Amino acid sequence: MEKSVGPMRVLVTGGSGLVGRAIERVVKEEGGGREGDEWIFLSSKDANLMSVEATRAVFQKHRPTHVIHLATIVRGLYINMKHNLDFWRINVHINDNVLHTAQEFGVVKVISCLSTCAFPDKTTYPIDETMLHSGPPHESNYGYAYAKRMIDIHNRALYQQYGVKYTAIIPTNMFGPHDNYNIEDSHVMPGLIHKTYLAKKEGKPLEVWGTGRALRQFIYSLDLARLFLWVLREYDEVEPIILSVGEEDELSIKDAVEAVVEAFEFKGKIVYDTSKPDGQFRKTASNAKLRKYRPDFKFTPFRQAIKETCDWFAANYDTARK
Ligand code: NAP
Ligand code: GFB
Repeated sequence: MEKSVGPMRVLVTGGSGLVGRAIERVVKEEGGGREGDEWIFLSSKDANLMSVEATRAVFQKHRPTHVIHLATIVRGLYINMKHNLDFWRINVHINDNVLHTAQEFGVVKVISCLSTCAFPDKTTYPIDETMLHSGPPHESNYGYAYAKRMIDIHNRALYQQYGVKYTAIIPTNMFGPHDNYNIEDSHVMPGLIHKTYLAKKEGKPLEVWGTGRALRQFIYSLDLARLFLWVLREYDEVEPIILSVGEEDELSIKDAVEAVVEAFEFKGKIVYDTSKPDGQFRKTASNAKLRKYRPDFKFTPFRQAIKETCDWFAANYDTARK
């Protein structure tokens, strides 16, 4: 039985990104919105959230009752490895400004986004929500990972000091329409999609970075968006919740390559550049807590989600972020 929640004015920071655009589509095209609710999707052009003044001004302007906080500098493995300081500083500033300003403006609930790469690298598997602070993250992205963990610390301190129940979700690797498809700094899935599209078009080999043996769980951005709306209206804990497909759906990068190759019907050569590192070998997360709340939720079958994303990319190549 869904809790009756009065009309909400939801401010979505990072609303122009992969996840923000997926939430906007679910709200506006899948009936995810509710009568009387108002949704505001921000990009960095609306407010540079690194600035306290700009953050306060955008909260003053919109007076949100709820915030979905997505705004982050987030990139794939190879950029993270070179910019741990930047990813730490920028994200800590953005996160502190948004959480502190939300509390100052009396926002009822903020849902922030962590990431499964924030979990400890040396750990037992599957990883669950209780393990977030039980050891150092993988060295390839410790700046970003620690900035993410500080969101959880901030939420706990806000609850202790002010009684506000701000929380966070912990998604695994994502993919979908409106992702960052820039080959140099994207995540693996958009990188593979862009490279396979070009390899087919130009009749060249597809170059995959690393050995392809690393393991990942992938969630379709639209599935994440559907779960996000449930968290907004129903999830009442300060403790974060992992939003991911199950351990049994963990794939190798090679499996991901095969799915993208099939979607584009690419018949050319596939080359693995093993001079490039694999990064974290695995970060297998449990979705048992999600399943306790949502045993009914059906994830889009992986190959279908990949096909939909590849079709979107091909149809929107000229305007896609790349
Ligand atoms: P994204 O596509 O890179 O979008 C980032 C968003 O943040 C954009 O809307 C961007 O605005 C905004 N932004 C960046 N810097 C900003 C600033 N200084 N001030 C205001 N806005 C700023 O990110 P995403 O993939 O949707 O990620 C959303 C959330 O999910 C993030 O918190 C990320 O850490 C988390 N996450 C992502 C993945 C993944 O695989 N993608 C996995 C786990 C967790 P502009 O469009 O104007 O640049
Ligand atoms: O998504 P990704 O870059 O980051 O995935 P992580 C890296 C894995 O994909 C490595 C392989 O095993 C790479 O060897 N890979 C193969 C590729 N081809 C490519 C390619 O063309 N591009 C990329 N990027 N990888 C990130 C964190 O870790 O996870 C971020 O660094 C963020 O902070 C993100 O949290 C969700 O999954 O390794």
